[in-house]
Amino acid sequence: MSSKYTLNYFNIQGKAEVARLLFHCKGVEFTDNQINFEDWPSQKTDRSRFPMGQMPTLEVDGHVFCQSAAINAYLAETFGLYGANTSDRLIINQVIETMNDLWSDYYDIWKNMSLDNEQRKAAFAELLVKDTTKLKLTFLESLLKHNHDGHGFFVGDSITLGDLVFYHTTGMADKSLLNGFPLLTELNNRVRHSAELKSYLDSRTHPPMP
Ligand SMILES: N[C@@H](CCC(=O)N[C@@H](CS)C(=O)NCC(=O)O)C(=O)O
Repeated sequence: MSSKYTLNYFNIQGKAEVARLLFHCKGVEFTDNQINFEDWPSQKTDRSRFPMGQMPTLEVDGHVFCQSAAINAYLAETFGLYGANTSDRLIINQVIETMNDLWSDYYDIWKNMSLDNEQRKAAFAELLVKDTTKLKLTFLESLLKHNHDGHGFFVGDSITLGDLVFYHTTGMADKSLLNGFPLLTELNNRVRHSAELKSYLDSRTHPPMP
């Protein structure tokens, strides 16, 4: 009998979207419980569903789990989307960690309340062309190139957790991030229009961030 899954998170993409993509990619049924920001304070203290007072949480047959990276790894492993062997997993994990670093630079600017709109825009523009940003993307493009000369996915012949984290994270940033990286741009288009995800992504309405 298949497990019963409920994913609890805000009605944004944020830290739950990779888990949603994993479910949709595999066509596994789940309850996508999207909680409005106004309703959150009254639910946050329910320790049976939110052990850390935070989301996302994943309920699997009534058992509750938290921490988005752990949830993503669990779902990817369960659904066979974490590569075929430890070498694949090493590549996938490098992609995830590199995207985490990239996102952390981006998020530092996003949450810096001392910046006005113009200053924030300028800081984002500066980050996108920084050598350290380019170095991360060059590294990712070189990983991609090792598999099918860069015209497929990071590992194997189909989407895995690494491709989903890459697609999701770059989607939260400015489109120009991938300027000058044709293979990474192509990868994003491949994921966006994949048979597994196209209909979900066509109909998705919740925004990347609040
Ligand atoms: N390390 C946790 C962080 C979770 C987290 O920061 N959740 C935020 C939303 S992205 C949250 O629940 N904020 C509401 C609150 O703390 O009341 C994870 O990755 O799941």
